[in-house]
Amino acid sequence: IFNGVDTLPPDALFDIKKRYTQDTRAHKVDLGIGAYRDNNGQPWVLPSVRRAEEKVHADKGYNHEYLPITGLPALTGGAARVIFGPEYAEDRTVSVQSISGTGALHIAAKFLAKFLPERTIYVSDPTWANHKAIFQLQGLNVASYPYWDAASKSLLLDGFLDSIDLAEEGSVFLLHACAHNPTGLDPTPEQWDAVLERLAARNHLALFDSAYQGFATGDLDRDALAVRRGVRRMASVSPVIVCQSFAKNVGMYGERVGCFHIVLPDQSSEVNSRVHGAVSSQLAKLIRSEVSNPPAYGAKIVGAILADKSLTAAWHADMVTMSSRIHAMRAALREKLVALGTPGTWDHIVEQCGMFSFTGLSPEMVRRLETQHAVYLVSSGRASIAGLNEGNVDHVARAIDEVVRH
Ligand code: PLP
Ligand code: TYF
Repeated sequence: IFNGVDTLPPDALFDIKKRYTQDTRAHKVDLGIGAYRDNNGQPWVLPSVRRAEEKVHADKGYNHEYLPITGLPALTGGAARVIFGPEYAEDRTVSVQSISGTGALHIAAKFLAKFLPERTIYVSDPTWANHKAIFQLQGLNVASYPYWDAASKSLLLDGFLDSIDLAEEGSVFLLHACAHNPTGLDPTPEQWDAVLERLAARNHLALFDSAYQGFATGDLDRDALAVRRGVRRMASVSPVIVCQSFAKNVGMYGERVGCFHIVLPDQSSEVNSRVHGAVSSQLAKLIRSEVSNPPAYGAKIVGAILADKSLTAAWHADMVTMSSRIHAMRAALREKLVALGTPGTWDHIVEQCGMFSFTGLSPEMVRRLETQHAVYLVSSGRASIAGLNEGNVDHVARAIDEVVRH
């Protein structure tokens, strides 16, 4: 009965990794998947994570018991404080643990499909490839809003605002909280205010995807600006959903630590309390039937970091280490391209933020980077700057110079 099942092409991003792994050239460089690497090109276990691991094992003796259905309270509460900061309104925020950011988006999709199935989800053009798939899998309608102007490498603010105005009232707008993937371009604080004003005017729902908190500026608080302003602005309008990943900013990619938060609009305390209880119960039921309860190991580590002042401070310092190294690599790549006289302008490499640079290289240039120079990036021209280091940036600059000229 499955004889007629279609074979699908492999996932584009993971296929790059596969080709990279099979490549036997010694000078190969992986600028594909967004994962932090140290200056030797190796995965980095954050010192704060090492300390938290020791603490978790030492304190009570580690065991492998189940977590509660909605997750580890030390994680969900700590995570809410990290993202909401002074805007955290505990009495109207429901926070549950999720299987990293993807799992949080999946919970959002399930929840919206159940309670607001007719609403369209608007995602930026371009966006993370998985966004559309996650919402469409639940039968939701996905549309896009203009975001990136390739010619000027800048934000299409007017088009973005027009889409907000034109979308049916009460639509859902998915917003990258910071360090937009793939463009590396975020709205300025003033532009965020304009976006939020228009969202509020149309009673839309803001759904923030926070996968890179700390990578835009190196400062976890500053990187939460859009979410915090969003929560404040929408408090009298509609719920705000936040899908939060700790994959990148604690470097625990494979442990799948994340949270789904829904901030309910501010109503009377009686209504707040009733809706809070109702939404919590629905989320618990959803999670119970899907994963029964979430994975424990990473949650305990991140929970320990967030519950201990000294570990939290160490984590903030690790975040600075990662974001400064990426920043230094942006500067080095730009400087080398300018020194080589590579045709074009390269300022955008240092102006963009987060893990990625949307280089502007064409799919054909990207193909030649891979085949002729063993430099791997996404065909859209997105390069994961975290894959650069002092040992390979020169080769990458020369390779880009060659493909741009020929
Ligand atoms: N959202 C965006 C924009 C991302 O780039 C990613 C990861 O790359 C995620 C969400 C979720 O990732 P994860 O499920 O590994 O936390
Ligand atoms: O956009 C990227 O490069 C990656 C892709 O669980 C990714 O972040 C995202 C989530 C995930 C694995 C890979």
